[in-house]
Amino acid sequence: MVSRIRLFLLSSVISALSLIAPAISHSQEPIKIITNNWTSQVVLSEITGRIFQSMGAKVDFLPSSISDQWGALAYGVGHIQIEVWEGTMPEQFNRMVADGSIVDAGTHTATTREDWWYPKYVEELCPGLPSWKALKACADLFKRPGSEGEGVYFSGPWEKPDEARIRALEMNFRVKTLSKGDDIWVELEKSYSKKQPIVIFNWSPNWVESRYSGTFVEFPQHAAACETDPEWGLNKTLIYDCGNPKSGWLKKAATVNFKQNYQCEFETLKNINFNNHQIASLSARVDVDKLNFQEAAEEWINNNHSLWKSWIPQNCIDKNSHQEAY
Ligand code: TMO
Repeated sequence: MVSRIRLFLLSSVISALSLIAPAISHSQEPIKIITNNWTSQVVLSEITGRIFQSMGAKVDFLPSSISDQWGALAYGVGHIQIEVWEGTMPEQFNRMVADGSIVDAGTHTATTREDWWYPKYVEELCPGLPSWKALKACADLFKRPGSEGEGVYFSGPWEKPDEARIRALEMNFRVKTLSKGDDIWVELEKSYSKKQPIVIFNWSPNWVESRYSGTFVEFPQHAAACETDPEWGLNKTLIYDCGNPKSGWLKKAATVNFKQNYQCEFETLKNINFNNHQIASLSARVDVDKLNFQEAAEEWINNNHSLWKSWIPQNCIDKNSHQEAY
C-alpha cells in the first residue's frame, strides 16, 4: 500500500516536471546511479560513476532501498543499478524486464549466494550442520534473552521470505531484522569473541569470508516452483520450503531512457563486469581496511586502467573528454 502511494506521488511529480522542464540535452543532465545499503554495491557504483565521468558525462548518486529502487527506475528518477542480486531481487527485476519498464544491462561474471550462515565453531556444538535439519534440532542453542525460547536468526534491512521459510520448515526460530545491515556484523563479532552460537544473513561475494571462517546452511535445494507451488517440496501446503539459489546471478539494470539517451554509457554499462574476487576485495578494502567508499573506488580505478578502459567502446572514446584526468 505504502509503496503504491509512493509510486503514485512519484509519478505525479514526474509528469508535472516533464510538462514544465525543457528538453535537457543528455550531455548536461547527470546520470543518476542508484546506491543501496551494502558496501560492494556502493563501491561499484562509485567506480561506474568515475568511468562515466571519464567519458564526459555528469554523474549523481541516488541512495535508495532495494524496494524503493524499482519505482525510481520505472519513472527515470534513477538511471541504473549496478548490483541486482538473484537472492534478494529476482521477482521485481524479472517482472519489470518482461513488461519493458526496465532494461537488463547484462550479467556480471560473479556468482552469488545469500542465505543463512554461521561461523565454523558452531559445528562443534551442533553436529550435522550445515544441514538445515541439524539447525532445526539445535534451535535451543540460538535462543537469546527475550526470544521466548525460540532460536534467533539475525537479518538485515532486505526483504526476504525468511518468516515463510521458518513456517514451512517448522523451525523453532524467529527473525530479528536489524535496521542497519552493518549491525549484523556487530552481532557476529559479539558472538564470535565468546564462541556463542549465532546464525545470520550473509552473502557471497562479501568481505566476511576473508575475515571469518563459516558456512551457509544447506536448506532444500532452491527451485522456482518452491516459491509458487505449495505442493512442491517437503511441506505440501506452504511455499518457501527451500533455500535461496546457491549459484545466483548478479545483474545490472537500466532505465529505457538510459538505453536510448546515453548510448555510449549504456554500451559501457553492459561491458562493466566484476568477478567474485574483485567484489569481495573491494568490500574488504572498506569494511576491513577502513577506506571510505570513494577511496576504495579511486584506488581500484587507478590500479585497473586497462581493464575499465576496455569496457568503453572504441567509437565512444571522446578526444575532448576527461580521459586524461585518470
Ligand atoms: C543484497 N545483499 C547483497 C545485501 O544480499
